[in-house]
Amino acid sequence: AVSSTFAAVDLGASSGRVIAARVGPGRLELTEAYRFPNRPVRTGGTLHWDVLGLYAGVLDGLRAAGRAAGRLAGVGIDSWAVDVGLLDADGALLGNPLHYRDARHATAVPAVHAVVPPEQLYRTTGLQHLPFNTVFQLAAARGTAQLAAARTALLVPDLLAYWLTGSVGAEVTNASTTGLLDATSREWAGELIDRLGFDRGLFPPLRWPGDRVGELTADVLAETGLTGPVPVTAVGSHDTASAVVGVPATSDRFAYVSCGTWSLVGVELDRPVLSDASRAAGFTNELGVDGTVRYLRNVMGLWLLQESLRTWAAHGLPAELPEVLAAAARVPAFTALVDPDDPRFLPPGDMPARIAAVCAETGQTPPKDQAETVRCILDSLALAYRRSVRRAVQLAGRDVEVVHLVGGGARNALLCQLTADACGLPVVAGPVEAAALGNALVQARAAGVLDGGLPGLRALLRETSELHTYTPSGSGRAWDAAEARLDRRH
Ligand code: LFR
Repeated sequence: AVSSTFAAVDLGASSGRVIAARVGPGRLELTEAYRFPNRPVRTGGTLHWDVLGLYAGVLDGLRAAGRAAGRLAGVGIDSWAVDVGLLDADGALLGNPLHYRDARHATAVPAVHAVVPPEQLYRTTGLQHLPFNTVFQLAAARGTAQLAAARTALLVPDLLAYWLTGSVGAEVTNASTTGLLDATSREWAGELIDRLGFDRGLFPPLRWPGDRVGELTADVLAETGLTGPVPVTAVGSHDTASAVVGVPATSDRFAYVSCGTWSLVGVELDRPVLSDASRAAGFTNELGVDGTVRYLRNVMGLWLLQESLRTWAAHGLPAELPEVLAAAARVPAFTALVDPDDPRFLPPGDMPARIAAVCAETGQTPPKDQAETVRCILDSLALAYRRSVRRAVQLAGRDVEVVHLVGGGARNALLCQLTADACGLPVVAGPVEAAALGNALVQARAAGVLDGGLPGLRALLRETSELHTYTPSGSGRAWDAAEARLDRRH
């Protein structure tokens, strides 16, 4: 066949999509076959994912993709990281996976650190400290009937793949976000798991991107109207791993901002950086496709903007993104700056009020309207990107001549320009669908439709994507001053 159609299932914090990707030599075309909302649900004060609803959305999406394409050459799934579903001895799901923004996880941090100090956790796993890493989630579940009955812990894409195929495993890029994978051996950190009192048996055998997970079961084929066999392939099942595959880089001298609900800012390496300076700077060593290391920091990202828009809409204020962005562009720069990674911004809630409170606390005049709030968010994000890119360069000893900004944020021209100005580097924006593209490329290669390493896959991306370059304007001195000012205040 000249080209084949792969279904890339890409689940984000607020919506899931099934994307049909037609791939062949010199050809890579995406069609969104189906999109469905992902609405977290709070019961009894606990925030969950509605994972059966997500699975139903995946089935609807596969049906739609199959109808449009005639035949599917494969399926791959990626989603956000860290959250797990627990299965009992019969393979049944024990309750809904908890949302990483649930407050319970952080309560277990001191208990984990009392057993394994943070320095040691980092040397073993290379994972940045985030209070919701799976290791803390499981520790917080200690003593619950659910954890006692659990025999298998599956990350969200692995759980959905299990329902589609019957096959159990842990895809390694996502496993690297649990805080329980050894960054050097790239195996489950058995000794660490023992010390923390978890059962090693909870963690299934690892799979690598490109491995065959299985095939859609007869039930799934019947329900989706697809003609089998349809293979399910392990991709970079952590959405950020797939998004980094989807970075259209031309050499290894690049930094990336994978810009969606979160902004993941860093570089691609061959080996982890496990130094104490790296830990202190909040850098993670997550695994990427083809044995790479995603050396990056989590910046709180467009979540700040999304939650602000949600808050304004709930208060009946006009909150259309294009309008607020246009208004923000007219506000003078650096009127107010916050550290986007302030932990108070993590849970859902009234973001404009929190931002105002942080500004007041740091001796700044709080933003007085929507335009100023949005400007504060964008300036603050661009400044955080600059700091993260510069720190990554220093800590990893890797030179960078361009910043690739991929994901939904690539549509935000103001943010892209501010990022170029702040970093003092050209920003290449796009593709918006980097995660779905990375997902599809890895499937297509596993199926033999494409070949080559990441540079070859990225060359195809460049030929087929719409990219936009932003050149830094200004001398950068204003950003130096803004950074110094933020440091003084925080
Ligand atoms: C982005 C992302 C980040 C991860 C966060 C929580 O979608 O996957 O990489 O830190 O979500 O899982």
